[in-house]
Amino acid sequence: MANSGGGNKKREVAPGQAGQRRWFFRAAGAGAVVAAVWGVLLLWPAGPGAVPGVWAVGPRAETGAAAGPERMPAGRPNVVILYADDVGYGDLSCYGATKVKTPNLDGLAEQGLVFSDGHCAAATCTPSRYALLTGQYAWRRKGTGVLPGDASLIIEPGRVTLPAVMQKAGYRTACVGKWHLGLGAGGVDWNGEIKPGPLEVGFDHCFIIPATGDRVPCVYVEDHRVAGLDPNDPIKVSYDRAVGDEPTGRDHPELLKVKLSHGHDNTIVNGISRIGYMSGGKAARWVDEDMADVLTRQAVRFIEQNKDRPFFLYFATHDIHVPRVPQERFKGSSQCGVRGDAIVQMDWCMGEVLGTLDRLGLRENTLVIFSSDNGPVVNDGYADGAAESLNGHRPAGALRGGKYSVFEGGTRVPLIVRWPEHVRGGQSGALVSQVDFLASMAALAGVALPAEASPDGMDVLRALLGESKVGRESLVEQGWVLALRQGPWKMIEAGTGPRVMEDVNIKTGESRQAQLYNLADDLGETRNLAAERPGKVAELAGWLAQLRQAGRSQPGGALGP
Ligand SMILES: [Ca+2]
Repeated sequence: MANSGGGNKKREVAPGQAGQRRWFFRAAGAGAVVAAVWGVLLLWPAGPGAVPGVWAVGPRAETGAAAGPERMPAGRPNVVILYADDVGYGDLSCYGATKVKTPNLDGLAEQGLVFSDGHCAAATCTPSRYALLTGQYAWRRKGTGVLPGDASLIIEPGRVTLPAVMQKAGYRTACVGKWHLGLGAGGVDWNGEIKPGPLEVGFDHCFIIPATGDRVPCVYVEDHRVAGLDPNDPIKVSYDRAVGDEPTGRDHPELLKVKLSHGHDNTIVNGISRIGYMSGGKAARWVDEDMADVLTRQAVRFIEQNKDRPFFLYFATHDIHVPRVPQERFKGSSQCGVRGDAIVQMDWCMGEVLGTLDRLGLRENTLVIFSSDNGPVVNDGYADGAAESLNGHRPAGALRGGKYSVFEGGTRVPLIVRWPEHVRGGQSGALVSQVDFLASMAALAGVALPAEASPDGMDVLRALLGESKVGRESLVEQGWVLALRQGPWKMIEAGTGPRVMEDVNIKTGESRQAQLYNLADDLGETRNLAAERPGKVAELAGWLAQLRQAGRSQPGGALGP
């Protein structure tokens, strides 16, 4: 497809055009920022996964100084990704919510750039996070669906990831919060060294929830170990059969402080029954009500410890995923029930991190990106009263669908970017995706990527910084089925699943026939134009088939013309 002028250099192209090598321009041209801010282009060294013959040879520092972290000029921005869980397009007051107030994120929005067409890569946690960290659409890889808590790591060590890019640029990197990308290789010994994990894919430090708040094991993992584990009380975990003799939600619902609506009926931990069984590790178990405080403290500590050097923080809150049990001080803080209270708590977490940047004088030189891993869900397995307490709050705003859905509510999420020294504040309608973060941050940090890196993510740095109103021309959205966006058009491929997920009351966007919507005048996806525009449907369906077959949607390859 044709490029439009004035946008970013790397665009989604049909496979037949994939031979166009734009990596040189992607690396050198992204920036103004690379040249002006860094003045150097780091080279990805030979190593596992490297493709011979495509090493980047980009512009060097004018000084001739060797490219290397220790020789990088001062003034490069820290990068902080603030990542919320299940927060929808309408869940923040800066995105129109009125029944819940998010003053900290509203402040971020006032100082930064607010996107109206920013997307996570998929409508559920694991594939979305996989794509963010790897620059690859998760639907290309089997085994990247929502993972159980004992799954193996789904990102191969040695692969070019977002944190590895930042590491390469000399940043100290950390992952704090929800992981949900698997740990270990073929089974995890929760009582021993837990690896490979975040530290094997580019993070220098991690303090994580292994999977989700509603899945066992209900313990934090710090670097390679369960934090606070008593070796005399070893942990056992199973997703197949009961372990230990602790009660389950299925057999003892009277013991639950949060009742069930569906699933989540295995081992009870902290009065809440989970998906999966666990025993042992009692001293190490988290207290759900304290989780926001614990994780935020870890994020703040990392910033404090690295305030004098460039750092990259991926802070992925548990909020507002289920189980929603906010700390006592947030109860009743919204006008839309416990889900709204969890939003206020999430906003507080973000405020603590932002306040830390201010306190340490780091605000001006820190690029902050806030977003969410998928769209909203109200009843997601616990009868916590969220559905009954909405009080007119619309979690997805004007969008149709939510978490799990291929409608816009599934992947169009809040996206706010702030970097006071460089980002022009305001609004942006540019189409961008989290799958683009890797390539964009590589451009920011002056790291040239090897050919195999970021097969689906493009450098949209200029759009993220507000220097261009144009992001992508096209994007694949992932629910249970796929959709292809192109300009105002959206084609949802035919599916075989249900139109509505009854247990969570969400429209999946699926239909037995392909659908076509024009989002320019039908953001809510209410008028299916497929019958009127069969040619457009066929064009987009054919293109999506090509993208599937090609194995990548971005032109990988050597630098240079
Ligand atoms: Ca999620």
